[in-house]
Amino acid sequence: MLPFFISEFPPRQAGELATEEQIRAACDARELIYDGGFEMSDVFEHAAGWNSTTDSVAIYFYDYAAPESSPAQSGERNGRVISSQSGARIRVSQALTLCPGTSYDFSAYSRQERTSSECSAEFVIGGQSLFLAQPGTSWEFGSERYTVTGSDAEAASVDLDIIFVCIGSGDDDGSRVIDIDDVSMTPVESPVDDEK
Ligand SMILES: [Ca+2]
Repeated sequence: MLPFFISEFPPRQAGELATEEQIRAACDARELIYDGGFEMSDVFEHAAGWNSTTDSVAIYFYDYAAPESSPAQSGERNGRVISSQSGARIRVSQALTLCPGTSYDFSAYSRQERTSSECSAEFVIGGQSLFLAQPGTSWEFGSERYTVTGSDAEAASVDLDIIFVCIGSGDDDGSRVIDIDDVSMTPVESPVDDEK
């Protein structure tokens, strides 16, 4: 039997509360991130299910078709941020629907093109910072646990924000590059009761 993935459904609309149906689906799901592998790109290289916001014109996010010489962590594509200005920030977000009272293992892979760019990715869920990745030039794994403490639709409706910034120098073209792939959020199999 195939596992049930939340990605069979479009994500919750940003700014709206999850419906009862969406929460039921989240409670049955084995993977809560929609297209965490960034394989679902449109022709404009927009990553399905992900939105990006920034105040700067010097930084952007897109769904990158990785070449064989520098492959994605999985599949053929990964999320990529390119910054032409030190200190420019971009927020890449997905509106999550989670199961109330459930603990999740959240994880993601990241890498940057050159460490002198000093790029980082901060992973934030529901306003709570989970971890800051400052990767090397090979794919690096990061993970942290997140527990949905409330029991209502508001607690189930939280946003994942990944905040990218590069404070170092660019390459010869003046660009700083950081990649992410395989963003994943799965329910903890054996929740520890006394942590609730
Ligand atoms: Ca991928």
